[in-house]
Amino acid sequence: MRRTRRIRAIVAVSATMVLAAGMAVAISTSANAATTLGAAAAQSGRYFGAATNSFMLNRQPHATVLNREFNSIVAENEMKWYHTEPNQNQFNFTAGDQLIAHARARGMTVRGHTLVWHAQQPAWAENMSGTALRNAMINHINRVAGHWRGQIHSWDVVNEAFADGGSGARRDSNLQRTGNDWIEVAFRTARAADPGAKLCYNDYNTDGINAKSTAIYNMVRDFKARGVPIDCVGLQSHLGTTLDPTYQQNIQRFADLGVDVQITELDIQQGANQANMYGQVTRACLAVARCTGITVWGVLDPDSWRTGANPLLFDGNGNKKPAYDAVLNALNAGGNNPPPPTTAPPPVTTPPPSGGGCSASVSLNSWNGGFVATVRVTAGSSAINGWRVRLTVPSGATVTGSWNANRSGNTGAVDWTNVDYNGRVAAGQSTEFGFQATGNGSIPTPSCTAS
Ligand code: 9MR
Repeated sequence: MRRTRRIRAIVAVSATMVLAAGMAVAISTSANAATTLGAAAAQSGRYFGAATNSFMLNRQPHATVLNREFNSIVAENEMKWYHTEPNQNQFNFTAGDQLIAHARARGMTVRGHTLVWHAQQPAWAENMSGTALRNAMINHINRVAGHWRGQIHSWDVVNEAFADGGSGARRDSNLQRTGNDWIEVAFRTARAADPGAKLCYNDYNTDGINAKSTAIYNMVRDFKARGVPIDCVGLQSHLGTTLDPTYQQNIQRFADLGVDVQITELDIQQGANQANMYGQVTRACLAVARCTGITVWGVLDPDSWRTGANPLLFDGNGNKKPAYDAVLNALNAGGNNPPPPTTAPPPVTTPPPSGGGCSASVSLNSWNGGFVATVRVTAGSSAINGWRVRLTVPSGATVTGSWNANRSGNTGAVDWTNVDYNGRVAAGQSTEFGFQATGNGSIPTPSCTAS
């Protein structure tokens, strides 16, 4: 009995192998077939990425597979709050810098994960509440998104802020208790800190039309209506053994709101349906023009956070699994629905002053009751070693937090001076600082004095 079963199993396996070999031949003879996931996704202007960690970049066979197959990476853990700001106002960008350097050297794009999240906060932030936490959050976003400004394709600005189950409510957390507007403040702050990055809201158990994804849908619709800057929704897609029949429909409804959709943390329980489901997810993304890319949450099965589930595309030896073939075939078959071209926000240009000294300009990102100000300090025809900007905060407005500058007060005429790392500005070059305030109004052109 046992033996019969094993023989049957062997027959089934070899039949699959013959079939797979046949498909491989069919694909390789097709003129357009790409042979890696990244190249196959790029045929339709999409990316195919993987989560990794700096300490794995030279580990084999991970490194070979990562570098060969993917054209995007995301830090599995090393850009999270606990990692980037282990002590308040003390930043650690080493691992993230390594990941970005690795990606840029190979023409890969980088997803940023994640600026604010209720989990994996440093202990100092976990113990904070109220205004102190709100300001710490704003400062964190400014410093982290500011550090990697221009180098992150998309940021998961806020991660997992909605509760599971049918309530459609926000998840209770220290951040949520700072006020319901914490998510929009995070997005506005991120936009000011890195205007070129796409700003995403990212969550799990949103892989179909359900109460949680609908609550997020309503938030995105509201943000779009009120001009809160949001560009994309991340569907994590940590999946079991069946795919929600409304998976594609759900992607489509978000896209119809005018945001991109990204599959951000895909992994699927190993089993009879794994390869099929990987193919289904890939085809669903390709079918929606605004579904712009897929990221798998790891490269090799043994490195997955889902111990024993073997939910990825490669085994521990770096061998391609049937799930890999399913994805590659789907990408090669369905690359004719390109995402719309990205419209990058216009660059901020300030003409340098003709003489020496410096000039300052300010741009505001306002909403009802508050704003984020970005102040650009530009050196004149010679380099400066320090600067002081005098800026008048609108009457009734109060500065609640600032970054990249010291300040003399929080209302009325405020003097802002450089911090140690941004005082020296080369001739004609600029640096920026910023602040968040409650209140409304406009700010007259600030004055700048070089030192
Ligand atoms: O894969 C990550 C694992 O190594 C960490 O221990 C864990 C900590 O919470 O986070 C995992 O990644 C999560 C991601 O950041 C957000 N979505 C869920 C992912 C799996 O838990």
